[in-house]
Amino acid sequence: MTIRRIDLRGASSGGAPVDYRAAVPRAEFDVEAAAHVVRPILDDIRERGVEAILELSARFDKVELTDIRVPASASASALEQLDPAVRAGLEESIARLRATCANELESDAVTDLAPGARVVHRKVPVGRVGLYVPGGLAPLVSSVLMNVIPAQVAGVRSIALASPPQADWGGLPHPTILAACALLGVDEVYAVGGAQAIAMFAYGVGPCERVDLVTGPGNIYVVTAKRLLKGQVGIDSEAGPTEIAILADETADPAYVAADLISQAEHDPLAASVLVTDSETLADDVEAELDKQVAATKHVERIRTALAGSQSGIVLVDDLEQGLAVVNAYAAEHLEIQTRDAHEWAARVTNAGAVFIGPFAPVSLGDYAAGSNHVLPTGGCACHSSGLSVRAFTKSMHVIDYSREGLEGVRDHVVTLAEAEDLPGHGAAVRVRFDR
Ligand code: HSO
Ligand code: ZN
Repeated sequence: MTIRRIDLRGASSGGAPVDYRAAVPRAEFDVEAAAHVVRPILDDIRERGVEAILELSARFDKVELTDIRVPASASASALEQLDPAVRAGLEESIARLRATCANELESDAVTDLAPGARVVHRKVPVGRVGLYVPGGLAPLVSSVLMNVIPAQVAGVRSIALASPPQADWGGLPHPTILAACALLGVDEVYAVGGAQAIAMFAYGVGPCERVDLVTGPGNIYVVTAKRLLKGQVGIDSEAGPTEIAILADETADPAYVAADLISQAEHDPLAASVLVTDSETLADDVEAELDKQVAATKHVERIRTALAGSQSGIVLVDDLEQGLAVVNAYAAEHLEIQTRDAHEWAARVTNAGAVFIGPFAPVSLGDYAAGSNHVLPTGGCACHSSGLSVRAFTKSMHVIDYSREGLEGVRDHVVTLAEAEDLPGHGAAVRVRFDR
């Protein structure tokens, strides 16, 4: 199995700070280049609306549609025909995610600063959201849950969902995706994929009213569309090709480590699988396991390409302290800690979309049924952004509630500060309330 090795041992011994961010492998995800393709698509949809979307669906998805809206009856019948075992899995996953989301709801923060001087930090759900669920190489039904449930628990009033039309399914999104929509009570569904879906949400096209916020993972075109439309519409963190990093020592089971690296490589030839370890023996054993396990997988070509790609690798470090610095610099979408004292190391992780502790918390668990969210920042964005949660669908506003007495208590300071900024009109707006 070809997976490259990056040897960082000794890198920190010179005393000078090491830029681990530059040293770790990362996918080439050229949003600038994709913008040349995506911008004309956005412009076309803004000008010609539904007609442009239907033409683009014919071109990219190879479907001839006359409408972009999926009839509610299609989702209802997909739910009726859903395999009961899949339904049971979805229901368990829904229950767990609802429980964690309910626990994330934040109450208003009320601060009384002085008599008659109150500031409330009020939490308000976003009004209308557009959720994107990719079709791509696999129909990610679990992503329906990961987008919809936090939005619903946050109290979002209006939820629209888009997923690519599938030629194999008569131009509708995959039936399991539709079934999940029906299960969750989402009835505004569009058979629109890629950058077109993001444009539809941002501009408001045909039957789809514009939304306030777009969330969901996607390919380079989706990520690029989100970046280009940011500001016009709110977006969640950028979720591009998936990434797994594993910090492991000699106590880790190489079969588990290899299986987890493979599990995310299975998504995409651009997926990144990175092992960071202080044990050369583990590195060798994981490579041997990869050889064995990859050969037995269904999507062997895709996995081989991802593991052999420049975005993947085994990083050798002197010790776990250096390993921690590396994984914090990398800021992976998913980070597993498979070491002795895993909880202690996990507590010191500052940058990751989600952290999985110990041998029995593989990323696949989080993908489906841990009760956590799998729409997470990729490409290093975990150093400044978070994955989807109730908070992603909530805004907050300060509410300033002062009485005459409260204002009087701080009047002179406001006037002085306004004068210091040479904005005397600001001070006057306070003084007028006391001068008369
Ligand atoms: N690992 C993906 C999510 C996913 N996996 C969906 C399976 N289905 C990104 O977190
Ligand atoms: Zn996955």
